[in-house]
Amino acid sequence: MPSSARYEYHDLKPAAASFLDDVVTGLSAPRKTLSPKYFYDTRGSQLFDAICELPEYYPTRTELAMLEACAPEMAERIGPKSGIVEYGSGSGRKTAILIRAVRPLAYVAIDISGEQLRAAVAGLAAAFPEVHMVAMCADYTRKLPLQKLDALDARSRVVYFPGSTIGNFTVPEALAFLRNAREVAGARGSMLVGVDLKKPPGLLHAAYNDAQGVTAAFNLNVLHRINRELHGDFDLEAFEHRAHYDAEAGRIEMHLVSTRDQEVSVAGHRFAFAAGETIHTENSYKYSVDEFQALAREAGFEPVHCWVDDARLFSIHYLTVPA
Ligand code: AVJ
Repeated sequence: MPSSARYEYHDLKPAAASFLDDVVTGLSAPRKTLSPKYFYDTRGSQLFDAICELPEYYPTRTELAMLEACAPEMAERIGPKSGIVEYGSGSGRKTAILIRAVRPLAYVAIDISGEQLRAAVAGLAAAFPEVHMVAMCADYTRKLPLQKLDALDARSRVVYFPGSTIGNFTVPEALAFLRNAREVAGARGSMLVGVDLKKPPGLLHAAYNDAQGVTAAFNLNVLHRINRELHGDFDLEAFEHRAHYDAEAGRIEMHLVSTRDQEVSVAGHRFAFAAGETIHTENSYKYSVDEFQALAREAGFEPVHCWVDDARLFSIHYLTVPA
């Protein structure tokens, strides 16, 4: 790495203790759940990157093409001397396209996966040495220290949240998240958010049940992680991936299905599973443009523009904070 590739690193330690607490709480509930944020250990982040390359998984490729085409327009709307704050920077591929067009003063990446975060921000720092680069390893579903952002000296802040990760939240959670993002964006600030659109269930089903089984491996990896990090004894042969679209709720649900009656222990806690019982591991909500704009308004944003691809698979909303 060239010596010019410098960035600030802040480790806010998305605590291991809360992983254990969350697993015990989730597996003790009458309907067992695990938060999707725990998918992203090093292996999980690699598997997610592999999902993004799958022929059936349209969101990443669609959003990338939209960015390539529309980044200049986005830059126009955002204006000069901005600071970009990105939640869940992932591999940094989308970010590079945005930064190239926007030319911000500063870029702050916040991600729960420290290793991938450092790799991504190091790459961006090398590509854009004139941009003040900050990496924060943190759980962005919790409150973040905002003073660090004030020090960036940007004329306006734009919160960047691509990938339709907002779909992981239930509607009330998404509302709370957007309200917090509005605070982070601050006066004259804005938000650029990628949102997966409602579409025929067949396309959704294929995207979350790929032929190569990468999504299944991604889902099951969270059990691997529990075994490794929390001394669990999940038998990975005795759980299966399931994903289905619930049209009523407007969401894909991912589950891990126990294929037999069994007992599992995690750090000394024991959990009984009946055959067919599931752990609900992810929601992935799909929004129409109007539904999402209404939610943004409820959160105090003004939805000023929305880009949609020709096949109407994906949307990118530009929201501003009214003066
Ligand atoms: C990263 C949350 C956008 O919901 O599509 C991909 C994660 N899960 N395949 C999504 C995911 C299964 C993804 N998000």
